[in-house]
Amino acid sequence: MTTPRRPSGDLDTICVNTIRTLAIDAVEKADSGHPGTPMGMAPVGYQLWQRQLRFDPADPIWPNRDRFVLSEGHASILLYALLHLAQVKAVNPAYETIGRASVTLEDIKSFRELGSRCPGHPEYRWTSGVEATTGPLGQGVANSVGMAIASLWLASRYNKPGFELFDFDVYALMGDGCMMEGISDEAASLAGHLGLSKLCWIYDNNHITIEGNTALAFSEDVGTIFSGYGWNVTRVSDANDLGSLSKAFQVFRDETERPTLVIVDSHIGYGAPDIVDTSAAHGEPLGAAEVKKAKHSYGWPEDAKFLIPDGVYKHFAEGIGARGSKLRDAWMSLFSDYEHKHPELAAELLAMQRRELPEGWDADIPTFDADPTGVATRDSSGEVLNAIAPRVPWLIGGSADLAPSTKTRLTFAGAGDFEEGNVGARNFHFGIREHAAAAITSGLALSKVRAYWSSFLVFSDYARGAIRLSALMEIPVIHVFTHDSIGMGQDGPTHQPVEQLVSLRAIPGLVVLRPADANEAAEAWRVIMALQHDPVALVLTRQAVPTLDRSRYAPASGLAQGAYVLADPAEGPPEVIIIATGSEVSLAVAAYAELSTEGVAVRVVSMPSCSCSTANPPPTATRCCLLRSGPGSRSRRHPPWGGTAMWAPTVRSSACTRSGPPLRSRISRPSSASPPTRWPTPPATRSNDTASLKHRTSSNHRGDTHDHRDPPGSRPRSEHLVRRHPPIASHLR
Ligand SMILES: Cc1ncc(C[n+]2csc(CCOP(=O)(O)OP(=O)(O)O)c2C)c(N)n1
Repeated sequence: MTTPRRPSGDLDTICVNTIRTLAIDAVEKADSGHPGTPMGMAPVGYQLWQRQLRFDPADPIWPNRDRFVLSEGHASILLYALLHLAQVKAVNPAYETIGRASVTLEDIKSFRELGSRCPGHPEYRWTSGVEATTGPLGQGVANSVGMAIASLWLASRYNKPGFELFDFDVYALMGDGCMMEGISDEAASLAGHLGLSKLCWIYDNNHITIEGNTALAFSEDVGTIFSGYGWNVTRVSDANDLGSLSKAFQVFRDETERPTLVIVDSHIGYGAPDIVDTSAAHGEPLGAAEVKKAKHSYGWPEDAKFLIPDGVYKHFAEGIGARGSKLRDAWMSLFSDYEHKHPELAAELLAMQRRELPEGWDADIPTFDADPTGVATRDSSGEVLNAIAPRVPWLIGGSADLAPSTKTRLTFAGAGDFEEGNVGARNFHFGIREHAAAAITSGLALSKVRAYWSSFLVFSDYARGAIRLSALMEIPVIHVFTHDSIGMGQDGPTHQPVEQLVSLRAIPGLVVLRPADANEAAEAWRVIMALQHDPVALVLTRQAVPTLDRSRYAPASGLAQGAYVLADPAEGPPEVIIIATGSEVSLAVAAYAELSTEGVAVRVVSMPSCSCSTANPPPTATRCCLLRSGPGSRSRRHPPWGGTAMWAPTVRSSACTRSGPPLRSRISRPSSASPPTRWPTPPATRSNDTASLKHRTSSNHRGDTHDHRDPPGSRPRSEHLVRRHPPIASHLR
């Protein structure tokens, strides 16, 4: 067998094989990873990016860019190769594009190593151009439904005659694994129902998963099922047929009423003769001998490693680069005119992009009078939500069919119900699909709208995978859970949340807030709305709880500290400290009153957030008692006043445990008292911005998509939450 000295084939073929061989070499060098799917799907990724995607590599956060979500996140090296070859630029925490590439060749060479921009699975916020963190199968496609909803919602609110600001498409690449996951079916069902024509799922139909052929466990007719969901289904019988792929994408773009599924027949491990179409190609290096054979079959120099032939970068630059730049520049200039014609809407859009709040957003938040009977926190929360939402037009959300119970419905005139034909409405109906609801809400948040969803606390289990990812992505999704204790009524043990609160508190990065009364519920929303990067689980009662008399007890604004002293002994240090959360606080207050009359010196602490508390350990009390619902009441966490586990850095060797930052420190303060700041200075990387919108629309204090994380080995991430503005210089490596 003769070895070619240089790659053969036309430029398209060479580009496709560059992607394949980068994937092979990266996995080989890392000695782990998933080469098979990148080898099989390289032509699909190439054709989509090079000829279809409206995406500017020089500005990967341009608001109207098409989104590409790699839902089969194990094939991450496919995405990294595309990001590299298209020369996508990195974005810093101030949302400025900086000179260096998002993914360098060195990053690809250090695939899966500590500190590489190419971690095992794509991570939002870590690698510019990654639109969502994926890896747990099915999550990415569900996120993509939220993004496609956002495309319609944003268009409905902001597009005006002559100003088609939003029309972006959303592509998600999925494999058999995503196809089998239940969350995907939930999401597909809703997408079909809503007729999300901006959505295109590309199904890598290679019939192989880890254990072998899909025939082991999967035999349904996917096309028929999706047709039944109301999708437009089209097929490409050979993943290598670039012309057919283009036609399929055109079928998608011509479709105006339904989401599109493109079923692509592909061969996992394409080109590697001994492992093609087998599970051996799925998740391990090919091995030196097979690498040579694969490269030979591509007409590639067998011993070349990480080879990027002459002309490849240029070809990408002339394809996706030139097209994206033109589209993006035209959009910037359109927006500049829009600012003059529709200044208020433009200002909204800019604030939304930076996750800031409009002036006076909190002006109507009510204060609740003391009342021993009180009100359920789900009711007070609903009232507060309805006081905020009219002033924050991009606050949208809904429920998984429980809005009458969770009280999350927006009831003011014009709020409307989101459905086909009314895509500017603000009340969403996720149907009884909790897992998809949470992931779709993440997709909305990734598109910069402020989004919430709701259900009963006990059903948070159904959504846990998506909740966890919202925390890992650091996106401000609001998960509202009601019926938070045995006080949920007569439904019985199936509906009684027992371990859910504890398990939500165990998710690193998730702020769990369990307000004690109506005024704490109001303060909770004040805190939540100002969060820019932290998802929240807001945990509320079904039953009425007393509204505490704040002239006797400390103000509810103490909630922002995570925990605060509600009441102290009349004199002297406390002998007993009672710490309680949510509905147990009123019990603690009753105990305080009774014990005080018996001469016992008691302190009561309300601790709406266990993980964010700044409350000090009780140095003087002889006894400390935590009133909590659920099994955690017996075994105290260590330390009980606020320890929480945090994510370990990108290539995670071990988790580290440390105290979470105070809730207060996570909150930005763009209230009526502090109007939005001006934009950061535009960077020098592009000089022809008429509106410099790149910076304005994307400037978000920590950077929302990309490179704000410090390199592994530096301070643990919990501290990043305290230092909200890491120096930009640290990201200019
Ligand atoms: C929710 C979830 N379950 C299990 C896994 C582990 N896993 C990773 S890849 C994979 C098989 C996926 O098969 P397919 O989508 O066909 O990918 P391909 O073999 O074509 O690369 C599994 C089970 C996962 N990442 N996420």
